[in-house]
Amino acid sequence: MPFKKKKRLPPSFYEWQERYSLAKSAEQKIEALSGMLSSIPHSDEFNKVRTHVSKRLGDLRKSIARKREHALKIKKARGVKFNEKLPTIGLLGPPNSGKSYLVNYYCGTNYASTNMPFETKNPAFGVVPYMDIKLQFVEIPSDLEPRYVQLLHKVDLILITGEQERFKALLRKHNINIKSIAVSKPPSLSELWRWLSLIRVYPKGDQSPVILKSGATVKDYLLNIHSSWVKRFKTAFITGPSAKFPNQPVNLNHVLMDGDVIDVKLS
Ligand SMILES: Nc1nc2c(ncn2[C@@H]2O[C@H](COP(=O)(O)OP(=O)(O)OP(=O)(O)O)[C@@H](O)[C@H]2O)c(=O)[nH]1
Ligand SMILES: [Mg+2]
Repeated sequence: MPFKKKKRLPPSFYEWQERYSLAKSAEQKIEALSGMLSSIPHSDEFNKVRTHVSKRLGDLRKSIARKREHALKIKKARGVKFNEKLPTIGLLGPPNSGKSYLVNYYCGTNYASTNMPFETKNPAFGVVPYMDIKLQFVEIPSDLEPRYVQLLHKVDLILITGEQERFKALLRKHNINIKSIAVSKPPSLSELWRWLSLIRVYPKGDQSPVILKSGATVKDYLLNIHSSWVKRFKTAFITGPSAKFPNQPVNLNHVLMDGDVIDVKLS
């Protein structure tokens, strides 16, 4: 943006102009242009240069705002990241079968869910609170890219929205042995929880449960926390549905139930 010195602009203007030409980031450019603008004397003689610099500054600010909005949209579209610790329900099915609809329905997310097929390009994640835990949903994009289908190895339940047989065959092909259920309308959260076949076990004095597969034993509980705990195990006291009485002492093979409170004694 060359402005000739003959217009008698103050030296600070040219200093800012020099910084503008060296600026690498948009923020540096904005700073330099603002500096140029504030260096222009308030006189009609400089109206043209003032208009020119203001326009450049305005355009740059708009372009930054557009870029930020775009980045935000992408972030939003990607949704929350996969949390491997949460009970997770995978959604699998043909295009336009309502996978995104279900994620939005349960999680209040805002994924595109229209009649356009193959609308979801990346796995869409969502989380919904249920009882004192959270359930996670993940939509597998309809183009069934293998790296996304592989995500289903990490889920606890698969809902198939559409032709069951084709998708059951796909799961077999990928050696995915997770329980799958075909749905034609949104099941309730309590129904999903039942299908998940999981239990919540509370370490004594802790409000947040450890989530285990139904049928898990005290040993499974310990392994879930730290493998060294199995060797160090002395006894555990259970209060809750699996105990005959409060603080029942049990061994490693004791089968836990949803809602148990466990107090482990280690050596
Ligand atoms: N009301 C209602 N609309 C549904 C249901 N399932 C699907 N739809 C509608 O069907 C259309 C397609 O649903 P999507 O959620 O985009 O389907 P999808 O399986 O995610 O499809 P792609 O990601 O595009 O492959 C949308 O207009 C949804 O609103 C449902 O159970 N109830
Ligand atoms: Mg979708």
